[in-house]
Amino acid sequence: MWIFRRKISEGFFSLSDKKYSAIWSVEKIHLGFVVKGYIKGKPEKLEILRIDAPRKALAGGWQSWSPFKVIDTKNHSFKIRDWKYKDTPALSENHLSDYLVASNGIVIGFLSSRFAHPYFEIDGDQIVAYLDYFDSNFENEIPIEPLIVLNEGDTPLLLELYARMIAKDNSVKLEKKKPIGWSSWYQYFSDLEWSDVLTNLEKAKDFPIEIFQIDDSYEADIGDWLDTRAGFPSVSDMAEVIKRKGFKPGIWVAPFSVSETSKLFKEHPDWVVKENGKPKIAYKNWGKNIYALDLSNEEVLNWLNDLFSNLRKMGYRFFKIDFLFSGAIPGERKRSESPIISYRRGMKAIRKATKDAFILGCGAPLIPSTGFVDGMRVSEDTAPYWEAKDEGISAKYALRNDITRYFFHKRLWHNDPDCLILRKDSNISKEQREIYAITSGTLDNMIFLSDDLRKLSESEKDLLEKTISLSGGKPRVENIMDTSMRYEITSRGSNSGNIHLVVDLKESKYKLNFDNHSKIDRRVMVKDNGRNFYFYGEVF
Ligand code: FH2
Repeated sequence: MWIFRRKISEGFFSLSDKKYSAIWSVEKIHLGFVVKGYIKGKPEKLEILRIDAPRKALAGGWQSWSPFKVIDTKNHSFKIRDWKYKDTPALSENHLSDYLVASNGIVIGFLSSRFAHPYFEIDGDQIVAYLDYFDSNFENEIPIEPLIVLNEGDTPLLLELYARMIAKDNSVKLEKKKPIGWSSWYQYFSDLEWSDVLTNLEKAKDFPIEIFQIDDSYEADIGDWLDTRAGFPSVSDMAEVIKRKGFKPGIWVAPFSVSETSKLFKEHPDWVVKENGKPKIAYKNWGKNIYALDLSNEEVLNWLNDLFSNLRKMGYRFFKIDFLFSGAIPGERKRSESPIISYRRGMKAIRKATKDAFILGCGAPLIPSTGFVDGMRVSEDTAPYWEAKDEGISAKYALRNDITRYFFHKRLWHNDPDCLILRKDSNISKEQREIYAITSGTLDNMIFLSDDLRKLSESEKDLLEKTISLSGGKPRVENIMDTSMRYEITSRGSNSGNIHLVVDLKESKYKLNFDNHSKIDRRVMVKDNGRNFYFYGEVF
């Protein structure tokens, strides 16, 4: 193992290059070690650690929708998907993972992404951890994003400890309870009409729903969030109607995205990230080119503040903020700073303006969002069908990410496994609907429904109730390195006691057991300096 290209050893080090200078320490910590330090100048792409690659690695991309799964490091090449920056801003076919990689008995991960984008590449037989500072030039010293290597214990435990350490480094406070809600998206998609909202509002009182959230398609255009599409009342009236029915209004916004046809872009063509002086396409969707707001611009931050303060004043208390990765794409900005710094300015503005409201991040770079969101989507979209070729959008692959990223839950934010689709007339079998709901419950994740509520009968209500009864515990995916998609999940101290759940995503089967003879079991044995340590029950 090498740190800053030197063979690893504990101690303090420094180096001065033409472009930058750095000081760092390598220090032993519980179950591993940490690399910390300071840097100034123009580091660009900085190598932090190099290690012989394990054959199997749990790896994945940078944001909510990016797959996180076990891959074979010998046969890996990164594929750039339809939207260039969907899975990483560090584009290279050697790209392996953003933020962390894990394997049997080892987790290597960065604790923060405040200035740089942390990621991993494959280089021959080795894995290399980098920090990409893009073109930033730091006149004063800034902290290097700390890197930890935890290599004494079982992978799930080390991942949980890693998440804890990220939370601590970013002063995450999980103050809010996770709400149960309804979202319009997975029933109506972009065909949503105001009459559908009213129909479901009538039915919602029969369900344990607190948040009634209107998803995409109410808006006049991407960027014009306070103007509604024909057939919808004003954004403020929408909130009024929902409130009057006794629910907390929730709304979907893609706050860092601007469509080429929007009023916002026409009025402020200078507010977007550019390439060669021209607006840069962040991604294409809704049949349009979508640009990214330049979050280094004070005027843009003021506009964000006004937008969210307004929405909050109207009564919205739940914000699903989506396509956030666009705010962090590389490009030309007003302040020449790293896109990660700009992204966090944008997130900070929204957090401040929404005050006590619940923020659900979506399509969001994970680590830079810590401390700014209450909930986080940790998968691609679910769908009213189970399977899709090439691991495309589907319930099955959404659920896989919810399982493999379980350790973030309740440490960095509440994991959102995406909405439950419970209706019988979707293309998901009864067994598959149960798998999705029961797994989400056992993982203690957020629960949102997305059905025409008229379609749900007693049996679906029972499944919802069961899902809620399974939550509340401390979940763990015991065999997270498994490649067969047959996961063994335990949860201790849930509303239904201790749970043992086996979910087989390939075969669409599950087995749920309860183990209420609470025995304190031995979790880890660690050899350190020739001594054995035994941990019992709750470790971290
Ligand atoms: O809100 C939906 C999905 O849940 C989200 F993940 C993203 C887009 C929309 C609406 O456009 O895929």
